[in-house]
Amino acid sequence: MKVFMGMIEKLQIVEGDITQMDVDAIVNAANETLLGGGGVDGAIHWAAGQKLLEECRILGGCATGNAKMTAGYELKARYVIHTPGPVWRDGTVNEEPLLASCYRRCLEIAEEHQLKTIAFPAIGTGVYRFPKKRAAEIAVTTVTDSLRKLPGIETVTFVCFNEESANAHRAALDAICAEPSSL
Ligand code: AR6
Repeated sequence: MKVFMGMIEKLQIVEGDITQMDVDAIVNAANETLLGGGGVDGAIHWAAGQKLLEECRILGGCATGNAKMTAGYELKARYVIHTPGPVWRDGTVNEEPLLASCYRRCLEIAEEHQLKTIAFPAIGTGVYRFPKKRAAEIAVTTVTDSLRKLPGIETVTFVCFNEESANAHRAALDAICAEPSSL
């Protein structure tokens, strides 16, 4: 119980624009090409500048559920960790484990590079249509669980783009706090 509560204290939920976050790394909800797109991906590339795309070009893409890191260029964040989430179909083609893998891989890469603060958008819940409530549950439980094994990470912020998303994350966090034995 004590260890579990320690993990929860590292989580924050804020409503806002992830491109403005002053953290070691922000996560980009990318696609497998890593060559930019709409949504949060477009906003991050816009704010980081052309050099981000130049570095992404040499990465050779990234598999869904995995992640790759670049510099942050003109962002306040020093790094961007790019992760392609799953395209939601009907929940039967591995969407949930793949979304969990996105969160886990980003945190593992952050720990490998001794990063302490990381901010996530709600991966998969825009263009890729992952149901928002379920995505928030997976995000919060996967991050909480992963942090037990990654002691260097001090703060994980979920940056929600609107109130509905923030409420879904708050509800998911409340559910974990009410039922710690479920983890
Ligand atoms: N800050 C924080 N969250 C944001 C921002 C922002 N500036 N902008 C949008 N969101 P999406 P996906 C939220 O569509 O579903 C791209 O074209 C948004 O409200 O950005 O993983 C990629 O290139 C939603 O809750 O990502 C891929 O092709 C969440 O970010 C594809 O979209 C994710 O929405 C990936 O789709």
